[in-house]
Amino acid sequence: MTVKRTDRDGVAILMIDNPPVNALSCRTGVVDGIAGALRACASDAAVVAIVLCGSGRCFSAGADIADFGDDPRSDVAPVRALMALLDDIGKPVVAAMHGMAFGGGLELALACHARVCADSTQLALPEVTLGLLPGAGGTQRLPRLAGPEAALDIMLSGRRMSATEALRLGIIDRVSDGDLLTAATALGREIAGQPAPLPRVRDRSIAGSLDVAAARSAAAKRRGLGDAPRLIVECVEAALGLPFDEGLAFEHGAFDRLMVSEAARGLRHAFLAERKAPSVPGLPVPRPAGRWSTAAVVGAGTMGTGIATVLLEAGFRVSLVDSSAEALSRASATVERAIGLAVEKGRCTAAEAAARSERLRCVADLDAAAGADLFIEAAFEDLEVKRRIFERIDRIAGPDAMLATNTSTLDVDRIADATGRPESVIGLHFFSPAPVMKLLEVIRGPRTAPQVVADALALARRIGKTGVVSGVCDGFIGNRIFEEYLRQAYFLLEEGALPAQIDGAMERWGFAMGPLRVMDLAGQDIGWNIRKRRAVEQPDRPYSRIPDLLCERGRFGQKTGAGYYLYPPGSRRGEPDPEIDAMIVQHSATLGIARRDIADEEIVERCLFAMVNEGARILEEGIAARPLDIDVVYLNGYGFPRFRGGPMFHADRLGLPTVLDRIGTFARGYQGWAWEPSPLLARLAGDGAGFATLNG
Ligand code: 3H9
Repeated sequence: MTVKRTDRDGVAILMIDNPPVNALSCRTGVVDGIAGALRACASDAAVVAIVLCGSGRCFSAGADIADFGDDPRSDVAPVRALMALLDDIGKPVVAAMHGMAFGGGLELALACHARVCADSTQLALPEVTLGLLPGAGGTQRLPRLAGPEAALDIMLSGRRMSATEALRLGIIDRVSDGDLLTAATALGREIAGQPAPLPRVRDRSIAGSLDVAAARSAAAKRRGLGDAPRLIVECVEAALGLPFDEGLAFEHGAFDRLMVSEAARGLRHAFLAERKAPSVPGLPVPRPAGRWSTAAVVGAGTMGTGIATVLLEAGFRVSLVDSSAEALSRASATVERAIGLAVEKGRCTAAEAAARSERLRCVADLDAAAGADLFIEAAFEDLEVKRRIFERIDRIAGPDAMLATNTSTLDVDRIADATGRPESVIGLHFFSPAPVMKLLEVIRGPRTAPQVVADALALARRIGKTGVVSGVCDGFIGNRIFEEYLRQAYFLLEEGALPAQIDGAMERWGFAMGPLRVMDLAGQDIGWNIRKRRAVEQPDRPYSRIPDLLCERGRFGQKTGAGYYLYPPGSRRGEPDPEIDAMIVQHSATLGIARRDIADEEIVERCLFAMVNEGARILEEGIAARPLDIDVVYLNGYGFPRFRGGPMFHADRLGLPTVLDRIGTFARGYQGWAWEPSPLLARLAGDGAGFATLNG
């Protein structure tokens, strides 16, 4: 029973019941269930009007994304048939929307004869973020209600609207501040009492016109979403220029093409993988969120300050601990600035801002944070420093506290050893800037208790992060793969490419920033320290000296105004520097390398397949449980193009035999030792399988 019916004085209330978000699933029969219930009401003489509503937290989040596959027509046909049924039903149907009405959910409401929202309801057509367009009549009905310009803005941005805005735009008929169903049934009866015909959106003419040139240019600016933005504009043009049914046919054709496009597949995978990553099989239920209310962040550097800001935003009472008064006063000013900015941008009220400030305490002595529910150490990246801090935390923390380190490379288990409770110790690897970056690597040590892992994943969600579990290894999932990616970028410099070419190739492929630009942003000195350690630990895996040469010149990246690029004051993008290009050419000569022209395609393949190969090793070693975990890390922490779905998903799309073949070619080339194929990759390629088979 996915639709529940109750009748109130001649009005049938149909409640869609498909937790958690009332997705309009075709495969599990939800859509057919709604259609069947509507038909039954239509033929029931006792029913004068129908109200459609949702159970639980929302009206509906739209078509079921998990339904979408290779056959757009049959995957969504029942949704479209449902809309057609509403057109012909002959009795007034009112949508009563609470919580959210998104995508196909909102389109269902647009196909009804009237719409009522609670005052807290949010509405959106977010299909564009999935590389799609509203494909159940939304592109044709919304312009008829809101006008073409407003409709285009809503569909191109995918943004959320409040009920008040939707009312102002004419998308809904009423906002109810009382009982939503009472308001909707009253409206249903009102319409039933009016002379026919029923008010159908499809019968309305469109008021207003569209500035097509401006619309196309707005669509062109929506990058990384495939053809969806362009086709949304074309659908609105069709709504303006064609009869309803022809416009609808145009929309359906465009949607069906998008559904099987590379971008939509990648974006869909990203959406589903991000939701699957935090649910790790075998973990217990997290302890109630209410037991985590106080936190101590140890270390008031950039990372500690960012983490404190995030925790304050999520309602924690935070003690920020640092022995340096100067660091504390800098941190407190930064937190206050962030709080002020949140008010300015309308993300929090003045009262909430004051409460956040009040919840922050800056303290010099760790003992002052005794008894916190959660400790997050964000001190200097040095094992002994961290172990000393954990010894002290162990003495002052309550028995159920979570003890977390923000290390990005060190062995969490050796840090845990400094305490008498290794089962309570976990890594919470935030990415910089912590308030902005969505990724949180949750580092599970060999002795970390499953309960603590489950609690950490719940905490990630509470603070608005996407948690991905990683085992312990140097660099965890993200930085370990990034190292192989960088290694190839550096070797490409030695062989013939220049920084702007490498970054340009990766950025044109879709990365937010090329690898060398990333290092200029992060600070070249960070990598330098790691390379010095690696040179001792892994003498058989040599590095290019090029980044060291930069550091020896004091060029640490943006913060020193120079790295691979020059950063004149105010410039964040950087300009190529002939001095560095000459330094690279000279370095190749010193190594006796005859530089060659390198095509963008080779740059992309080498950087990318180095990631995939290392990703496969990480899976073999059990550091990442599933390929989708690696994809989520890269999509949320490293600017990997979302429309490509992540490195492992993309490798599947190319076909693992192709990837393996290219790796074989690279193994015969420059620094071929770095291309030993991962046995897992070789096995999957040999079996004709893909990484997706390991996603569970
Ligand atoms: C569409 O409608 C096409 C039509 O135009 C044309 C048709 C012909 N489908 O995000 P959460 C699941 S395209 C299936 O963690 P939140 C989600 O996977 C669709 N499942 O919660 C998760 O599952 P689990 C257009 C969905 O509170 C659970 O619900 N609609 C769908 O942070 C909770 O989700 C959209 O693009 C779905 N449509 O956010 C809206 N939506 O519990 C997509 C959610 O197993 N959805 N799930 O991990 C969202 O943006 C957010 O999920 C939402 C809730 C804001 C609704």
